[in-house]
Amino acid sequence: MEAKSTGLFKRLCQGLSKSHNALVNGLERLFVHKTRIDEDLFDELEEILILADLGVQTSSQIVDKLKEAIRQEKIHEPSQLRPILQKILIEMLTPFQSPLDISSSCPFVMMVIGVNGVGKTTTIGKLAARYGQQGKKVLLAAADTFRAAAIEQLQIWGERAKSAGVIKHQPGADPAAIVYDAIQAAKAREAHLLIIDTAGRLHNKTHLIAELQKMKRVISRELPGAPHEILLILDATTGQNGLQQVKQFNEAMEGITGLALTKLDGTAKGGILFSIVNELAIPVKLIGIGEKIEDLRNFYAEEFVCALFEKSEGNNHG
Ligand SMILES: Nc1nc2c(ncn2[C@@H]2O[C@H](COP(=O)(O)OP(=O)(O)OP(=O)(O)O)[C@@H](O)[C@H]2O)c(=O)[nH]1
Ligand SMILES: [Mg+2]
Repeated sequence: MEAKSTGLFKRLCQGLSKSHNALVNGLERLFVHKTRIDEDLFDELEEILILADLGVQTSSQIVDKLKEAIRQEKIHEPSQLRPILQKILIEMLTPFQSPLDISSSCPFVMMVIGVNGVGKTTTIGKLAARYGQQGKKVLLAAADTFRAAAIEQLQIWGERAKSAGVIKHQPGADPAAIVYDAIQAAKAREAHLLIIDTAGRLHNKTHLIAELQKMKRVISRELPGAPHEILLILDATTGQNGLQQVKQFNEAMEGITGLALTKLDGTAKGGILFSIVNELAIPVKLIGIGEKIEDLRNFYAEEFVCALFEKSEGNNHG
């Protein structure tokens, strides 16, 4: 498995290459060109972190932690700072590393929520394929009856995932009714996993949140203990605005269990992850680094930070 895991790691590095350029290229220049560790260096470091979308608050905390580590470990050379910073970043993310695990219940019921176009349906499709490949019986519920073509999109993913069945009604139908049917089907067919696709919607529209809550009530009533997972999807390309999005969803929709951060491959704003975790303390389950099935990964803090710091082919052009 060594070769394969190396290949997977390389792919992760490629996926994070734009964020690498935004964050690490600047850091390397700083650590190489500075001759002394002084306030100037700390100011420049903070600026680089902020520009890489880590946010003002989190960036300033990272600099404080670095200062503390320099004191404790008696560091004198800027060239010694890189591994220390890397360690601080890993430590920041590790408590929130929470890889998806569906083994606690059968059926395991997962609601997937988030605003328009963040990658909900794609993420569901990838998950259906992942668990289908593992021999699990997967059911998908097309509870996004709002957007035209959403039902077909889910069905295409269901077919691609082979073993996944799709529970659907007509466009415009009550999502709560689909969810009801889906729970009955999951029980009757002894599915391992039921994933519920929901409409992309504005998080500040209270009636839309109310609809999600209604779905959740139906799920809990029909299957006590469910939903076992409410996964919030966030598009990494939204950068610091995403923080606000997560905050509003988290306040409005009780019981969010974790986050999937998608489209990291298309953006230099991957630093947002540090901000979300540090400022909102939300567990991170999954990251999306491309459109292929294998581009949806469980999130591991150390792997993520190492990949971010690693130079990959094509990511060293600043
Ligand atoms: N590059 C890249 N594209 C992604 C990733 N995840 C999703 N996408 C793309 O993002 C677009 C929107 O994805 P959808 O899954 O339809 O998003 P959605 O949240 O279901 O959207 P609505 O149903 O309209 O709310 C699609 O073109 C996906 O291929 C990713 O990790 N990387
Ligand atoms: Mg969708």
